[in-house]
Amino acid sequence: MSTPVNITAGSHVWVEDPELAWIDGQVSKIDGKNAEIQTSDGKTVVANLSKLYPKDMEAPAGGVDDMTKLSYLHEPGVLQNLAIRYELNEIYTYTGNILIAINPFQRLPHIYDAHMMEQYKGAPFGELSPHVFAVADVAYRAMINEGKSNSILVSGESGAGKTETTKMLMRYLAFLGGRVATEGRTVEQQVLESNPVLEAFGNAKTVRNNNSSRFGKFVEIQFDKHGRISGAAIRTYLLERSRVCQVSDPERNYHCFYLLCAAPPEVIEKYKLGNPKSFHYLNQTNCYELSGINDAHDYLATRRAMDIVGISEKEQDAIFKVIAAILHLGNIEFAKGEEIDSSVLKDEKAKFHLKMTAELLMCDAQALEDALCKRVMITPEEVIKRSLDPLAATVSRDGLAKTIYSRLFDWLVDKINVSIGQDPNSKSLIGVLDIYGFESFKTNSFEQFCINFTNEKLQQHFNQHVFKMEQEEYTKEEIDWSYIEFVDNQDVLDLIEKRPGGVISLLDEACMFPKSTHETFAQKLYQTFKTNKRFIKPKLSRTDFAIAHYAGEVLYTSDQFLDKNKDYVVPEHQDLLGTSKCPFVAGLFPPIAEETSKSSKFSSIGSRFKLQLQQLMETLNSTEPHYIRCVKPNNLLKPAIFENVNVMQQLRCGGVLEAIRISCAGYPTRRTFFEFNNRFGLLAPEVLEGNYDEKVACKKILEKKGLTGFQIGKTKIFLRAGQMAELDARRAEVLSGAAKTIQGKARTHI
Ligand code: AD9
Ligand code: MG
Repeated sequence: MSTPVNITAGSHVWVEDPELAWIDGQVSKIDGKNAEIQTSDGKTVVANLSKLYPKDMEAPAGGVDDMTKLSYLHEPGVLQNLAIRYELNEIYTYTGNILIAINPFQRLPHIYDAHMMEQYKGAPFGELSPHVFAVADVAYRAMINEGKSNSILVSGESGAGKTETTKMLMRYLAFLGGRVATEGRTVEQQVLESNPVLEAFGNAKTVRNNNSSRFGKFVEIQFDKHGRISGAAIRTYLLERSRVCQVSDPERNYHCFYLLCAAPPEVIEKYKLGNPKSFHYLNQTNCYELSGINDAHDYLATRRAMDIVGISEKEQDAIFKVIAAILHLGNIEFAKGEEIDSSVLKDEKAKFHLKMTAELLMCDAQALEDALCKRVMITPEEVIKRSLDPLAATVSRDGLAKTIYSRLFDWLVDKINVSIGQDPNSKSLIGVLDIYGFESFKTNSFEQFCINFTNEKLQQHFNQHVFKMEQEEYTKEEIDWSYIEFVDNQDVLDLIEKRPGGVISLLDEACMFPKSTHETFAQKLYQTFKTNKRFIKPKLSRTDFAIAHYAGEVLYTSDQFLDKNKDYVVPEHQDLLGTSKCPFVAGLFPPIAEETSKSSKFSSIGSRFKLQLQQLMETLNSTEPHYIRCVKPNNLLKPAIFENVNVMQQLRCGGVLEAIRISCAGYPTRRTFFEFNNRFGLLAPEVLEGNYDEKVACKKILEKKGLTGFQIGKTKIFLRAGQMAELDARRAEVLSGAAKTIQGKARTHI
């Protein structure tokens, strides 16, 4: 970012502050390399001159809608601009082509209504206030005009507003590409209604967000040659499985469990449900209700949405029956049996829930009990039935619950895809990505590892796009450009995904070795990456490891890496449910091919996820990307609170600051000669008289206004940060001074 210029006594500056990130003040004294500053909150601080940034005293009171318009583009300037705008409920701000969206945590009136959509339709980018609709509109126009697929990548930390943003984007695209419903439901209606269905089964209340998506999602909306929506495909990534059996206060399990417990009495009676407090999978936390959410209402709403996406009533009944079965399954408790290391059902209650589970899953109760408490061992000589102790039986029970739930979720996604249908003749598509942002908690496990891996991938994509494309543009226009270095994260990606030898490969190897433990896995990592700059072995731990991600260092606890990486369905469970009399349940457990079932090879979640990501990146690489960075202004999830340090950290993790830095170092503003002359010709009307050379005219206008440092390419003019703002100011002066004269002489538009 820009280096401090001419700071003297009396200068207005920004200085670092531990609480506010930056605070403004005035320099009272300069002493060698240090300055003494009177801050606006009445303190006196001393800081090194190199750590100060000049404050723009003429910055517009309401902020600017594009950061590249800031005259002084630096961290405190960016932060202040966002804070000012947020206070005025202007939650959207551009940084060039990137849209920054700050969660308002309140419904702002009218900003997403039909009138607003009309306004943004076809409006040139940048003419109206920054908005998600503007981004969707650009993507749609680009697709129509150039016949090229586009994608919109929405990122940000949990609770930042990704899912809400994605829904707005989809609504706007449905508005642009929708058709009048002739009969039944339209494709776009189905696409929109897929959201509440997936949210009911894939979202949950967490500490960070009352409606947190526990899966990643890429929605591909297909368009026909007339620009109408003709199909769609939804891909999901890595649903959090552990939540089905394990929830800690003050979080909740997946919404669907509570919706079902609030269903009409006849449903409750049929499935023998009742108060959520009576189910182990729900009562490990004290949180049952969500303020502002009516589960009974949402149960019906979810069923209506299921109708629209094409899930039949019979299928809906089957789905909720399975959800009820999972609740009963969780209440089956075990006690020590008579034989050593064996287990039996704990009491009458356990027997009741076993009976209910078997009834709902339509399988034999005794077979269910055996599948939970026993394992079949096949040796060359004989088949032995081995008992599990109560703890192992409980693990087996939870494993079954997780498998059923994740298969049910996958079924829903497949069903929605089949029902919406894909358009084989689709000319182009717009992809919308709503995926978990970078995570670094007190304890980080395999899930965070995969999530952060995703973010490394996306960051590389972002880097490549913002930086490489930028440079390519300069090269294409043959302008002078000293290449700016940016932090490349290929080395982290190699550390994680390289084959062989990356962390995922080593994890798979460990999972295949029966004797491996997380200790041996961690030791292997320490050995392999001893000299890797991105890998850190913490001094005091023998099983933890840290990775220096682009957004910061994250310490991973390896304890459950092996278990969580194994996607392994116990054959006893497979046999039990594969032969269920309920076709829906049996369908969730299709027979596995002989060879696969026999081979001891497990299926690795890490490797499968890596493959999915690779496919996603391929899709994204074939599209023109647009980026939306969502920011969470506070951790209280409340409106009107803007925490500087918190926001700063997110801008850093999202690469926004890096993008601004690079963009400022180069030429953030560019216009074709024609556009430039059209807009600024009135600053030097004499230049445009008679026959003139467009390129020469641009240069003359800029020189007349005393600007330097700009570059003239082959077809475009490239301006330094802030120069456009300056020209605009001059233009405004001329326009206000001589509005009448100009009328009819030159038509000016952006
Ligand atoms: V997570 O990673 O799935 O946990 P998201 O998806 O980033 O997260 P989400 O979109 O669910 O966050 O937003 C969180 C909450 O913020 C929503 O439930 C709304 O209450 C609130 N929100 C977000 N964006 C808006 C908005 N544009 N207008 C009003 C909003 N409220
Ligand atoms: Mg979400």
